[in-house]
Amino acid sequence: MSDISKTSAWKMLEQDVTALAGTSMHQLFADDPSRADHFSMEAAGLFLDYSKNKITGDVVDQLIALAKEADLEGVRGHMFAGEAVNVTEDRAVLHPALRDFSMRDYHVGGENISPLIRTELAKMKAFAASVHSGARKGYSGKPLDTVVNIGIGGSDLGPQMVVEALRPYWIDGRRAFFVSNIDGQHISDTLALLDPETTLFVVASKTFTTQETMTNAQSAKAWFLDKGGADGDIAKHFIALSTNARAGEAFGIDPANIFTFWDWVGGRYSLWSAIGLSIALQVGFDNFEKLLRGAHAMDEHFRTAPLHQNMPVMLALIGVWNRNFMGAASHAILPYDQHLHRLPAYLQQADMESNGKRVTADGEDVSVKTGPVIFGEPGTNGQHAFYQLLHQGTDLISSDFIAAAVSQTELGDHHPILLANFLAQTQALMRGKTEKEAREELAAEGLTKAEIDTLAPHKVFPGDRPTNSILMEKLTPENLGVLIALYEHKIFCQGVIWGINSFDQWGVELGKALAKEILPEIAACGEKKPAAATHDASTNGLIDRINKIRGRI
Ligand code: G6Q
Repeated sequence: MSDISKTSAWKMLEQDVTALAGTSMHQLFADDPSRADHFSMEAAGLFLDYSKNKITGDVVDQLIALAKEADLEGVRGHMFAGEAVNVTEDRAVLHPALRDFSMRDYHVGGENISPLIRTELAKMKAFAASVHSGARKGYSGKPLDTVVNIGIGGSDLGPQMVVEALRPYWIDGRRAFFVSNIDGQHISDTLALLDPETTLFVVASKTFTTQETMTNAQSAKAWFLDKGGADGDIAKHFIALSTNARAGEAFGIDPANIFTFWDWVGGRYSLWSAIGLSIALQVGFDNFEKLLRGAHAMDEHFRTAPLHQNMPVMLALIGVWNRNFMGAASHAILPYDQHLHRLPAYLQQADMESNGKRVTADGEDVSVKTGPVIFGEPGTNGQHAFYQLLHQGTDLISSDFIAAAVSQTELGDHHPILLANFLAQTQALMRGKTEKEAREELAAEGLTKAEIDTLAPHKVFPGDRPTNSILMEKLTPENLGVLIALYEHKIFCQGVIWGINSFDQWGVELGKALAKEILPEIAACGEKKPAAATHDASTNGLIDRINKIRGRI
């Protein structure tokens, strides 16, 4: 693809930045009372207000032109057609097919994949039903009421985020745990809460070779055997979600309990596949299906809506505007919903692993900034922590504010207070407070001129901090599906505009390889090791210091 920064749309957008330099967002709102109508849209039950960004109609037009110059519609078509848009791994990207319950067929390399998807979903549904009815029992004849998902990255973050988000939909009496970290404390702390007779371990790993997951699964198996289970009972208590059935069987898992998916499902896009079984086990298959159907509604919107009325496209373009033209290097995800407390972590992976790239899909150095740093916390907690920097720091940071108009759990005034904060923050970030306003406020409080002179600079808010507001009626399984798919497609669109491959993750490999080299050099407790010599002085020194301490213990 040609260099996006050389396109006429890019150059026009640079001119728009200069033209807008002397204007504030506050002024843009004052100039156009219908600004919010112009810069908002509704799709699949979600409402997006992007009017609190420093944009004009001309900026939006140029952003759309930019998307066209990047052939966004063409690449979107290639993705849905099952072409290998993940060029460095020569793979199709078809997670939308997993949530399409229409009878449309999807093809990869000439093969119709839709029947495979339907078969696997039916198998998941039957398995979940057998667990929920109690027909499937543990080794001592008790029903399996607890699920432990052992996975990491894409095999952990998605299912965990969704299970947390859908807490009100949990089936009574069921428990779900997620173990990911290689830190043995994670699995040990979890095992301490479990009854081996009623626990089902779900080993979630696309490759079934991931060091963390395999080590945790082996520790879970050792614990199970130690606590009363026999070798022959493993098949009753361990199942696998994996594309590598042979490795699952070698672990001792019954082939009938290995749920498969395919290489056209990227790890961070896999919660819609067999990797979602832990979700179905905790909230019921019907709710899992509703999640999928919600995502499909957003897929259909994304696939068919014109660019300027297309929510993922617009969210992506506003992100490009803030990242590349306004200079925002970080982007906050701020759900005003406690049940979405894992959404920022989930989107950290979805966005940063996808768009944290420095070369184009063709291997050329990118000429523009790519994915921003993603971070966040639920509101209102974040307000009492890092919002200070959003309001008055020296960096411009863009944010997405996400809320439901009705809580899953309405309780007294809690939700109106939450919503008032959601609204107040975007207003404050947009409007800011001038020095004149700050001085008037301090004067009204009765401060002296000298006191006002001292305090006023600290009370000024520059404003013009960009935010998107995403509003839904209620956090239902369907709406959650819509929301996740919105972000997936947003990330895809940005990758297309930046000309990068959003679907590989080579950047995680180097550290993994080095850890394998270093592992044999770490001493067991009480062991004496020779001095490390093969690395840089810092790494050698740290290894020796660790080994001295471990050698003493
Ligand atoms: C996601 C990545 C990565 C992956 C984990 C777990 O897109 O590929 O986060 O999901 O490394 O891999 P396995 O599922 O193979 O264990």
